[in-house]
Amino acid sequence: MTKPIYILNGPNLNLLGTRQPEVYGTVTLDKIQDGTAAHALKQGFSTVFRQTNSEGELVDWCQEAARHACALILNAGAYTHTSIALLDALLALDIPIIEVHLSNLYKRESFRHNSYVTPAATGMICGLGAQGYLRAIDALKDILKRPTPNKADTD
Ligand code: CA2
Repeated sequence: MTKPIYILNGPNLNLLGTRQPEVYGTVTLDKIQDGTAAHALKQGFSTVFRQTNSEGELVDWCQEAARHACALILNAGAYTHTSIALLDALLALDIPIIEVHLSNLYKRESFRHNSYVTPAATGMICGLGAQGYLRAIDALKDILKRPTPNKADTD
């Protein structure tokens, strides 16, 4: 059986839908989970969807994804901008990683312009709100069916 796509969410994303709707929209994380799981299922993927406020737990889950997931979608919240531990964990993965952010980081404060996740990610989606999670599934559908190129083809 195909391994699931892990969808991991970092600190404070459990508060979605309660405050700052002008930045993050009105949708709750539960609704994002339901919508993403349904969309993934239509594309033939199962999902594991989690949120944590703890940096260590997020690192543990990335390590778990290395063993149990076919791909990772990650919204690391504010750890995106601070966590070298998370970057190190992600660099050890050899599955596709799509970084997702609800807001457009580049329209916001300059401290949000740097991401420690992006150097380890296959691609990054930001500014599309909850749609970003669905577009990440679509991208993974394409990426995962892509055959690994022969070394000769890339020389
Ligand atoms: O845009 C995103 O998805 C972010 O990852 C969200 C993080 C932020 O630190 C990143 O720079 C961008 C923050 C999530 C906090 O979400 C809240 C939602 C409602 C109320 C308070 C916080």
